[in-house]
Amino acid sequence: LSVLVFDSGVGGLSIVQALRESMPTLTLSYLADNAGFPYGVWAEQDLIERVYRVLSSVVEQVQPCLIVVACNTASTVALPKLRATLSIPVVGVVPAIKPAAQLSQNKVIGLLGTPGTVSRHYTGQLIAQFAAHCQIIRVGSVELVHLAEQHLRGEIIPLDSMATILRPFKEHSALDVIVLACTHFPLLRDFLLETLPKSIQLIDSGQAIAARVKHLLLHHGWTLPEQIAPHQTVFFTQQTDNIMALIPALSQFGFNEIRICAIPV
Ligand code: DGN
Repeated sequence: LSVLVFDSGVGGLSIVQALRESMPTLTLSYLADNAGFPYGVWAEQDLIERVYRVLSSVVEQVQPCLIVVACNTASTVALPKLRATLSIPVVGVVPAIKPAAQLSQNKVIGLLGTPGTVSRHYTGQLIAQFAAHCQIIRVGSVELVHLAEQHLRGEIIPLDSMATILRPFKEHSALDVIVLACTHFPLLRDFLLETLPKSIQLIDSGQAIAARVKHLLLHHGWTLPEQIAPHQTVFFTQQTDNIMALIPALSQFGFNEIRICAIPV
């Protein structure tokens, strides 16, 4: 009984962290489509096909009981197709607009995601539904995704380039909540807090996703093991030098085995 967590890169590890905090003995597999990385720049239809192809191939090997698409960029386009074609529950991660609108005192919210996510029709619908009374400042950044990847490889993060990316938020002094609408960004939480004014709170989807997964597991009568399984595997879709550098971070998130499941773009 395992849950497969999926992202283009290491961003989904922020969701893994929330899942492990909530269900420490849950067996997790992780799939990083590093051959397709970064998803933030893919055209919608190509991305839907890519996500379907990559997921169905690994699902066949892992036979998970549930999938978490731990990527806002993929979830905001590919969930309908995945749910229609895969025979197990698929949980998506989408921007936490609703809780942000409730939390914001001044009703001025920052939306920080990939260029794909912040401009997506799906995100616009979430805003219209839950935050129509709020002013939304959108920042789409692929560079910040790369910075999160570098950080997990143990590289130094240049704080000045982070400050440049976040500048549009600082121009709105009433802004009091930022939605981390990309699963990579909670991995940079400490750096973001350091760079942003102290009055700003950050909100992400991790805990809500863990609660949803727990609910679905119980609902389907799946019980958690008493002890943590010895092997927890990460699948990559391409062999690269970066994988070696990621091993310490992967083990921090509870993964101790790496497999390459080559799926060329
Ligand atoms: N982690 C992904 C997200 O939540 O949107 C983005 C990763 C990427 O490939 N840009």
